[in-house]
Amino acid sequence: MHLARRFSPVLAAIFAFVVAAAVFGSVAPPAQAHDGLATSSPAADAVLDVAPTEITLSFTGNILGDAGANAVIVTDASGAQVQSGTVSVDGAVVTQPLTPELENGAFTVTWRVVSSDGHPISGEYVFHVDAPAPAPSAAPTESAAPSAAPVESPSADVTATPLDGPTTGQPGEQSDGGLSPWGIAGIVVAVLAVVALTIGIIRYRAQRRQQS
Ligand SMILES: [Cu+2]
Repeated sequence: MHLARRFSPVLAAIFAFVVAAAVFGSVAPPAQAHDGLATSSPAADAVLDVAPTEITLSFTGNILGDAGANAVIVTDASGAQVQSGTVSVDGAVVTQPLTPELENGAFTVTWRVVSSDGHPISGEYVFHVDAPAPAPSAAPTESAAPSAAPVESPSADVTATPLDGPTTGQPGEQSDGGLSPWGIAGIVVAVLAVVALTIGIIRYRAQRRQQS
């Protein structure tokens, strides 16, 4: 409760700052009191041919290590978050692991930390991953076996298609494959429809035979 009540004024302050920054732009004099971001890896606007596995931010002063006070959010072009695990603070260096094997594209790093004077500071920047495409024949893609939801029907394994090649739709949005309850229901409906149709044809022919 206490934390939650204090959080919204902080958000409001950040929002006011962002609006002010947008209005005044680079004309505004630099704030003098607290620390800032010195360097980062990947650097702002960097174009990498190897996907990074972590974000490292180096500040001009030690970062206060209160749990939950520091955050580094990394999003891909679709807005999905790609950071993994918790941020760690070592003096003036803040490290945030990323999910492995980021795809090519633009990534936005949004950070908010507590500077040595106790004030929250924040910022964001963009970097790009532009790794060369792997050889078309190779690239054994990991199957979805560990994450696949257990499906009742044993025939599910047969219908699961291996991922190879770029033609297989969106890799992140895999469906389970196999027969879901809805799939089984669909088959039942289809069978009932065929039966009903057959009965209808038989009756129709019987009627015609009576008429003739
Ligand atoms: Cu300050």
